[in-house]
Order: sequence, then C-alpha cells, then structure tokens
Amino acid sequence: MGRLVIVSNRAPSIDGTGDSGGLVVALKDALAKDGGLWIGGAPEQTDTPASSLVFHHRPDFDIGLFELEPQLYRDYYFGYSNSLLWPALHGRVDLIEVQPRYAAAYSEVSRRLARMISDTVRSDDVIWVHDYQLIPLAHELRVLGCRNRIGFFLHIPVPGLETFKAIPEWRDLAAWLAEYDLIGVQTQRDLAHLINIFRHTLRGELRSNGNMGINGREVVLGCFPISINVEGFRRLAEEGSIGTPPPPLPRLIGVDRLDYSKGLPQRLAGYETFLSQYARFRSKVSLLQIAPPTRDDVEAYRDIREELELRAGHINGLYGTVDWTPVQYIHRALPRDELAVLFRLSRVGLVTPLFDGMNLVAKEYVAAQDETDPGVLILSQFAGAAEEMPQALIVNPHDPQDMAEAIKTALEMPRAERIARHEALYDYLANHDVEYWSSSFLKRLLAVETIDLHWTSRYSAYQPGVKAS
Ligand code: ADQ
Repeated sequence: MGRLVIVSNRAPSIDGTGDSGGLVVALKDALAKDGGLWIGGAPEQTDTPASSLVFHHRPDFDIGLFELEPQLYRDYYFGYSNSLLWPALHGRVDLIEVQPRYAAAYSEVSRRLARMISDTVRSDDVIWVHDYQLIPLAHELRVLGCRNRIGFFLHIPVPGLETFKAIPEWRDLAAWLAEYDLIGVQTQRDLAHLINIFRHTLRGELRSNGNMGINGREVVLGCFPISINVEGFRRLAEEGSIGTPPPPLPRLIGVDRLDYSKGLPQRLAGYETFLSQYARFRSKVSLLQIAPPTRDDVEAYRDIREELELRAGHINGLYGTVDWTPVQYIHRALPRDELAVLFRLSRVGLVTPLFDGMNLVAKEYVAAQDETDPGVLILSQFAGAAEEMPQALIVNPHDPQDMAEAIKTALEMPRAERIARHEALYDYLANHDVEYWSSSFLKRLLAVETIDLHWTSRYSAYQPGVKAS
C-alpha cells in the first residue's frame, strides 16, 4: 500500500495544537501511525484561492489544504452541508433550507477538490473520504480517471428512505455514494437504512456477503462504530484529577456542541421534571452544561442557543436559591484535559441527543471514570453509541418523565451496581477503541477488489494518467 490519504472538510491544525472535535481527535492517531497525507479545507477563505493544494509538513503526517472563495464556502458549507444535509440526515426535515446555489456549490467543491487530489495522489495510495460534506468526491475522482481504492465513512446518521427523499438531490446522493469501494457507517440502524435507500433508488441487490450489487459492480458496506483513545482519555482524567477537590454537590454533566440534534432543551425539560417531582434533591445536586457555539452563521443554531439560555434561566429562576444554582451553563469550548477531569468528578453523565451518528462524549465519560467509584451514564436510545453501550441507563429524550426517573436512579444507584455497569462498558470500549475503528475500516478497504471490469466502459473521460509513485 502507498500512503493513506485522508480527505475531510476540515484539516487538523498545521502545528498540531488545538486538534479538538470528533473527527480530528479520532483520526490523527491512525495517520501518525502509518504516515500519510491529510487533505482538508483551509481555515480561512480567500478571494483568490490557490488552484492546487497548499502543503504543510507536520512531524506526524503531511497536510494539504484546499482554499475556497468565501461565497462558495458559505454555500457549500453553511448552505448545502449544514442547512440541508445535516438537518435532513438527522431527521429534521422541518429545518432544511433548499437553494439551487447551495446544490451547485456542493458539487463544485468536490469537482475542484478531485482535480487537486488527482494531481497529487499516487497510484497505490488509499483514499479515505470523510463525511457528508464530500459525498460526490469519489464520483468526481473516477471521472478524472482515478482508480485508487476509495473508502467513505459517514459520521452522522443515515435516515429512513422517506426522510432521505426530502433532499431534492436524493437520487444523485445515492448514485455518488455508490461510486465508493467501501462505505462505512456507524451503526446497524444506519446500515439497514442505507441498504434500503440503495434498493429503492438504484435497484441495488443485497448479496449473501453483505455487499450491494449496484449498476454491475459490488459496493462493500460495513458498520464501523467510531470510538476514542480510551486508555489515553482515562489517563488524562486520572492524572488531572489528582489534587482536584470534588465538587461541593454531586454533579450531573452534559458536554455537547450547541446543536439542535443534541437534545439540549429536552435534557433541561427532563432535569426540570426531576427537580419538580423529587423535591428532596433540590439544593443537593447541580447540572453543569458545557455547550460551545458551532455554525453560528446558520439560523437554526442561533435559535437553539436562545432556547437553551431561556430554559436554563427558567429553571434557575424557579428553583434556584441564594446558595444554589440548579443549572450552570458554559457557552464555550474547554481544553480536553479539563473536560476529562470534569467527567471524572461528575456523578452522572447526560448524553441525550435526539439523533446522533455515534456520540463520543458517551465514550469519553465512561473512559474518564474512577473504576472504584464510577459515575453513571444516561444515554439516549437515539445515539449511535446506544447500540454498543446497553449497560448505560437508556432513555427516550423526548420523554421528560423517563429522563427524570433515570436521573433519580443514577443518583441512587448503589456503588456495586455502578461498578458492575462501568466495568462492562469500559471493558468493551478498551477492546473497541479508535485504533480498532480505523484499522478495521482500512483492513476492509484494502481487502476490496480494485476496479471491476465494468469500470473503464462506465467512464468515457477515463485517462490513465494518475501519477504513479
Ligand atoms: P459531533 O457531533 O461533534 O461529531 P461528538 O461525537 O459528541 O459529536 O464529538 C464531540 C467532540 O467534541 C467530543 O470529543 C467532545 O469532547 C468535544 N467537545 C464537545 N463539547 C466540547 C467543549 N465544550 N469543549 C471541548 N470539547 C468539546 C460527529 C457526529 C457524532 C460522531 C462524531 C465522530 O455528530 O455522532 O460521534 O462525529 O464520528
């Protein structure tokens, strides 16, 4: 195999600092191990973007940045990706914004990026594309004659067919996906939806090996639940907490990007129900919600911030006293080591999204616990992580009563039960960490038979000129 070439909307930082956020944290270990190239969007847009990738060398791997004009970036990223695909794939078709220029920008970015990549990629490189912002990329690369193995991993959920069809370009999206050699999704739920989408849009046929026959070729499908560096996060929490005093009251903690898919108003509704029904806990617990802003340029994100602040203020006004603030709300990102300690020193982890591809916070919370006196994870049935973490208290985030009961159960859970649940969760995670995730995906991608016999005839623009190493 040549290099591993990762392609994502966002590149890691050039100097290696500030690599936070699900995708960067998850992948940098895999690349550092094998060496390779990470191609991603430049942090700033420019009116005169370079027509080729701008390279930087990090000790662990190389970075190739692609630059875009501000308007194109807005329409592709805030527009198509985050005002249409993100809400639609999270089942929020009520929030989608359809604009022809968004769709044009979305395809244009993959088209341009494909040109830049085909100038750089060597014939034995393996390309791994990430997430919903770049779905057309394999198609555009194939048009340019790229015959490399190309895998795709979708970090967010695949919705049911009817929801998927709310996206005007749903047929194109399905066809673009079918150009990858391997498509990885987070959960069995997503896999079932994807198979159904291929069946109905492209007359895909499920083969006995689990692959899909589509348009005369076989697309490999797989479920690869993403994870974290479990041992590393455990150590961060353990070492950081030495000498840190425990909080004055048993603490419930929520850590989420401020996004409507994370179910933050519903979480507060559950907490409010808990305080209203179990008065004996008033002044005896506190909820710390950390929710940094994201995608503030999209209206739905400003709305969710307002709603959250209103609800937190409402609970504090209703139940707070001079000595006790029921909800503490921090609207900014914190360093990972601080988060790890906060998780460890919290009795309950609240991870209650309405729909989530996986949710790494659930795994971080478990990894951070003191195994001799662990806290309890309350986890939404709609987080991808729920498929792997049945020993958490699984809740329906739409039901405040269910959440209130789970909070009470968690706070009252005997130590022996907490230890037993934590041990089962931790053991599973230790065997299924982020390295397991990336190596299983890559192993499967490398096992894919390369370009099938039908390939050349399907692409009239085929040029055998992709650079050899
Ligand atoms: P996200 O939607 O970003 O990721 P998640 O999986 O929870 O969601 O990852 C968030 C990451 O950001 C975690 O590592 C968390 O610790 C960190 N983070 C959150 N709030 C923070 C704060 N205030 N300060 C510092 N760090 C903070 C998408 C999908 C998920 C999927 C991931 C990975 O939506 O479903 O799990 O990709 O595939």
